[in-house]
Parts: sequence; C-alpha cells; structure tokens
Amino acid sequence: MARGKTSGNGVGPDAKRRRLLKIGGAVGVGGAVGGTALLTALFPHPAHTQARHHHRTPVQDNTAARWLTKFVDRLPIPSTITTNQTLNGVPFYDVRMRPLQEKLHRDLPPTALWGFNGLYPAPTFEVRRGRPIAVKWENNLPGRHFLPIDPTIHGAEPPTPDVRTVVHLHGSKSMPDSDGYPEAWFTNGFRQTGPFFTTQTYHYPNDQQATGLWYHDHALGITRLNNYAGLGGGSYFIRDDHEDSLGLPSGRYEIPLEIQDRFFNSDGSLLYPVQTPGDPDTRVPPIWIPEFFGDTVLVNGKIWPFLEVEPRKYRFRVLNASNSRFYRMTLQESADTGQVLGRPGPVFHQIGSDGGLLPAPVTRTQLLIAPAERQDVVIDFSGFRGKSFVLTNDAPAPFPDGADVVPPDIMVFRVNQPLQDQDRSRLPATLNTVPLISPASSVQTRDLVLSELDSAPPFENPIMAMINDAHWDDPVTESPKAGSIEIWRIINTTGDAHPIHIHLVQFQILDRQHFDITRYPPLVFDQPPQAPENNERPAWKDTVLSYPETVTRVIARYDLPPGANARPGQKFRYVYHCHILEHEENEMMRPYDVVG
Ligand SMILES: [Cu+2]
Repeated sequence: MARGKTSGNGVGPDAKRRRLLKIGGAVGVGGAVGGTALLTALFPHPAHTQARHHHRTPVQDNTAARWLTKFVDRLPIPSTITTNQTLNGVPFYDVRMRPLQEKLHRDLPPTALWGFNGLYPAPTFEVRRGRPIAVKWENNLPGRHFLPIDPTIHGAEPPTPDVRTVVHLHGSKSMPDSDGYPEAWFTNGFRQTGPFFTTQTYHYPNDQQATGLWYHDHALGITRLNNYAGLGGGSYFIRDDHEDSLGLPSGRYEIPLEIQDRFFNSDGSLLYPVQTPGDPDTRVPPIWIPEFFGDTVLVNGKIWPFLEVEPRKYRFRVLNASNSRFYRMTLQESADTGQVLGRPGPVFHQIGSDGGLLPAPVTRTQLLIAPAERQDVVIDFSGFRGKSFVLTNDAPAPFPDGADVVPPDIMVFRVNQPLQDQDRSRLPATLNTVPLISPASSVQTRDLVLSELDSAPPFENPIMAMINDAHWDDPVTESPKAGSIEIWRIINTTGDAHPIHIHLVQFQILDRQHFDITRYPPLVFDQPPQAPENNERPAWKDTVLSYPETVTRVIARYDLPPGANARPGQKFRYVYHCHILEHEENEMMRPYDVVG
C-alpha cells in the first residue's frame, strides 16, 4: 500500500520497503478463509520502480482552516443525559438521532450535523456499576445522506437504504443483541432493518468497574460517514464506590475531552473527500478514501477551543473519536494565542485507560492516543496562575511515519480563573488492583494477520484492508469458549499502525515484537519482545495499537455478560476490527463467536 513517506524520486529504500510490504500483504497467512490464491494471482510480485507518494486524504486547498483563528471559542462541556422513565425497573433512555445546525467556530456559519438527541457534542451518560439501564436508540434522520456514500463498499450496495444506523457502546460487556452489531442497523422509524436486527431497546448491564466507555454509530458500510456527520458519539461513564473513595477531581473539575479532526468548507459545511479518480483498475472503490485526515481539530465539538481553569487539579477524560488520526500530545507553555514559548507545561498524570483505573498514576510528558482509545488524565495547574498552555500534536498521519496533513494544535488551557475553594481533590499513589492474566492460563493462541491491498503499479491505490485475508462476510474463524482465556497475536504486515478493537472483552497487552517483513512468511523475529508502555500495562484495554511489521500479543478472558446462561455450543456473535473507520468500513473487520 502506498505510504506517505517521501524518498525523493521514489527509488530509494522506502520504495523497496513498500514493495516488500505489499508482498507480505498479498501472500497473507496460510489457512485463511477464501481469497488468498485469488489475491496472489491478482497481485503478482510488483516490479515497479516508480513510487508514488499519495496523500491518503486527497489534498484540500480551499478549507476554512486557512483563515480560522484558533482558540477563540470556549470548550463546550457536553450535557448529561437524564431520564425519569423506567423499563422493567431500570432507568430507560429514549435517544433520537436527529439533524441539527451548530456553530462550531466564532467565524464559521452554522454546520449541518447529525447528533444524538440533536446534540453535538453528544450527551454524556452517567451510570453506576451493577445498575443496568435500557436505551432505545432511534433514527429520526432523513432518507438521504449528506456525505458521499460509496455504493461499492460492502454493506452499502443498492438496494441497501442510504441512511441506516446502529449504536455500539464501545468497551461495554453487553449481550450480542445490545452490542450494536454492524448488520443490526435500522432506518428512520425502524421501517427497514438489517439482517441481524433483533431489538429496538438495548440493555447495558454496567457490570464492570468504573471507567469511560463511548457510544457511536457502527452501521456496516457507512460507519465512517455517520461518525463524521456527528454520530461519533459521546462519553458513557461508569462510576463505582471505589472510584468515589479516591477523591479524584470531580464535578466541574472533571471534563471530557473528545477529540476529532475534520475539514470544513468556508460556508461551515463538513467536507468529506472522495477518492481522486484516475486509476484504471476498476476494483479501486471510486469514492471510499483509505483514511481520513482533516486539517481542523475539534474538542467537544468546537474547533480549536480554549478552556479557562483554576490553579488546581483537573481530571480530563480524553477520548480520540477521530476517524483515522492518532494524536501525540504534549502540554507546552504558550501565549493566550497558542504561540509556544519554549517551556514545557505541567505533566500528565494518567490514572485510567480504556477499561478502568490504572494500578497507580503514570507520569508522562507525552501521550499517544490512537482512534477509540481513552486516557483518563489528571493535570495539576496549581502554581501556574496567569499562564497558558497549548495542547500540541505531532503524530504523523498515517501513523507512525506518513506525510499527510498534521494539525499541530488541539486546544489551549488558560490558568486565569481564581481558585474558588481550596483544592481538596487527591491524586492517590494507589488507584486500583489490576491482576495480570498469566499467559500460562491461555488455552489457545490465534493469529490475526493485518494486510492492505493495492491496485497495480504505478497507481497503487488502496483497494481494501483485511484480516487473515478474509472478508467480513466469510465464515467465523475465531470462536473462543465462554470463560476461557486466549492470546491473540496481531501480525501487522502493513506499513501503518492499526488500532485493533475487540468487542465484549477488556484485554491486557502482553508484548510487541518486531519481525523481518522481507522474510515474511514465515514470521522471523529480528528483535526481542518489547514490554508495553507504562500506561499500557498493567491496564485494561479494549483497543490496542498494532505497529507495522510487529506482532502485538493481547490476552483476554472471553466471559459472557451476566445472565447469558449459555447452553453448551450456543454461539454469541461479536466483532473485532481496526478502529480506523475507513479500514473497518472496507473489510478490516471480522465477526467472532463466543461459544457456550
Ligand atoms: Cu486499520
């Protein structure tokens, strides 16, 4: 697959490496379902010498980012969703996906969006551990999409209705009929439903420790567009007594930061690019783009906002809700305008990860966050009265070494508010117990080979991204037994990092090990295994960063939700996939079964 890294005329080592990556991708793994021989025939050993340095996102040179002033809008705080209804004795929420208009920047006309309850940013759920809730997700959207649908993408072919939705609560341990299966979609008024649709009302047991989950659309074939349109979701905070006892910053000192990148036209409308035509290979999807990277960053639905803070501790629940972009964030002292002054800002104390609190705070000056990851962070602004800090980003796109557009700023914090009251919040040295799952307890190891396929040289336009050379529609190949522990090895043969998400479970990262792509297959390791980062283990994760030419091992116990009452052999269908939405959308997603 074409890589963004520039190497002059393209005949340097980078071109050679890209060719080898392509071989790895085309050959794939032995024993995979369907397609391997065909793909090898379609993609013979590429003999090109001319590399092309695509921007994965077609370049846009007329966007509003060129003239928008940064840090002139206050950071919005998402509202908390409430209900006074109950269903079978549990709180019942009726959430409607509706069109809306919202001003996203002082100087930009209102933007047409779709939002949960007509809100952007989406409202936050606050729930207690062990107290289930029911949610009826309803589609009150028009029949036509306002973003460019690619009818050649699997799941979006005619006569599939244009606008369909299904909501996944990311990180939740829920039954399959409440998990938002991509083919359990529904249209306005449930008039049409997908083949896996079973119920209008979802049940969330909330039988897991305090953490930050998030909900977002997951409809097959248009997830990337629905999320981009505003259904990229909001936070869902599970609280428990243990978390309460820690005395962490709370109330108005605990703030979600939901980060997304976008392109805007000067009239305020969202711009989602389409594939630049020109490749004669008819298998290249004509509209789908392989990744989306915008030039504008929003936090909680506002473009490059600022937050005025008191000189005290704050807790930020950071969520990367972008389609494809990774962020590598630092805090740097700045002018009010965001101009960097050359001095570092306060450190990040990361206290939690995807699935709950870490054992102890981890101090970092830089945070790398992939799409769908959550980082629960305390920042102590005490002692910084009168100063401002810009949250910067320098993660290449595609990560880790692409050459697509990188917005260098995210938001600004201004420590200009008087301390309302003494800061009595705490940052305890011990936060949680995270028992490590022993690799010796694993009953099965499975391999997931990530590959990407390109059209023939010299075009090399991406056609699709895959796992084990299997399509979404191929039979299930991963069927862990309920309650059993398994190790999954994510074998990344591509040139890009992929954030891999497994539904239902919270897993632990064991290690990462680099292999020699020029000899693959077989898998020949050329470096010792590397321990995960200190904010990755011990930790509960549901999304893991899988680096290029690297095997990433994760271990999980495939427990079903409470009340599953599985009969022997009964199958419970879930999903795992890359959380780069443009990849997930074009085959880098597979069903899996937990078997009773
Ligand atoms: Cu991916």
